[in-house]
Amino acid sequence: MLRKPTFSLAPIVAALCLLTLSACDRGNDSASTSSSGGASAASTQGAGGGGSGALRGKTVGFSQIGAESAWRTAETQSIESEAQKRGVNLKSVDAQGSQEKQIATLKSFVTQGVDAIILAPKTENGWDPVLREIKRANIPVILVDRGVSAPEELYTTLIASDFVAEGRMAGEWLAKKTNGKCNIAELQGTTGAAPANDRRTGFGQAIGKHPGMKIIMSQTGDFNRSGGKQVMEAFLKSPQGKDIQAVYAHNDDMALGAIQAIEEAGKKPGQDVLVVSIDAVRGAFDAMVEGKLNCTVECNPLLGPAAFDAVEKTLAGQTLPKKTIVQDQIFTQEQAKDVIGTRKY
Ligand code: GZL
Repeated sequence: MLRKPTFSLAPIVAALCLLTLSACDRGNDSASTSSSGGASAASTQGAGGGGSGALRGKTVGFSQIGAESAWRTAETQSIESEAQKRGVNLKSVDAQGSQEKQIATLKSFVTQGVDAIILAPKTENGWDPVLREIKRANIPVILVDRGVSAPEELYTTLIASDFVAEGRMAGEWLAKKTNGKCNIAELQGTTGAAPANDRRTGFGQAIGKHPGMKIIMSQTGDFNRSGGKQVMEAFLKSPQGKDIQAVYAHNDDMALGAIQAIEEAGKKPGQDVLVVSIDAVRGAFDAMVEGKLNCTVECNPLLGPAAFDAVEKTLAGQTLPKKTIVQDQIFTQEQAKDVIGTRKY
């Protein structure tokens, strides 16, 4: 007689607990993730530190974009400290913002015969040839924090936030704060970078529902503080400068530069001109406590545990989902004082 298929709720309950833990528990320091396609959270909250030891002695090449922001520095620190915890021989190379240098570094990793590569790609385009070369050498590539336009078969997985969602959260917050009526100056991230493209898209989706919300000026500040300050100074000096009611910065470093420019122009950031940005780095919380920044959407940079979990699984022959989404949340000025003490970056 055929046994009736039993249906256990246990795995679902376990997954939900894991998801709840990762969403609420801000105490731990690594990013919590969920695999695309609705699978349960592959949270590395607490579980990521150290791994199984299987990577001890392995050589992993890490190509980092640069050190343009506090976020980037926190990401580098997370990857390097996790490598140390797991006994990995990490070859960490900073490209000082040059895609050409990243490509040269990746080629050198192939020559050196590393076991795996972790890549934070500066821009979306231009990676196909070198990724094909790496694939021919049969070396797995784990993309962290930014995606590429190359075919999916050229990399193992992408571990990143949903930048469109981040932009949408920022736009929805501003729409609510201003009752759907606001002239906005936008500080875009690095030209061609996935977070810049997608945060613009998401923000546009949110404000597009409100005819009274307009981006009246927009320019790249290249994700760094000086860029944000210089562009904001030019915006404020322009004929429409007096009409700016809010700044939307694609990251906190540019927002902090814009705050300086607003103050130097004799205006009160956070009051005369609202400021909303993305990353939720420590400097943003300090600015929110001072009342100069109104809201920041988190984009967790502590990707080390998730990245090395992916390296370990792929070297063990496991198939990974093509995208692992890092969970984000929004923080406002009202919460800043209570939350700032728990922040890990
Ligand atoms: C996001 C990351 C972005 C940050 C910036 O994953 O690529 O680059 O938002 C950083 O701070 O410069």
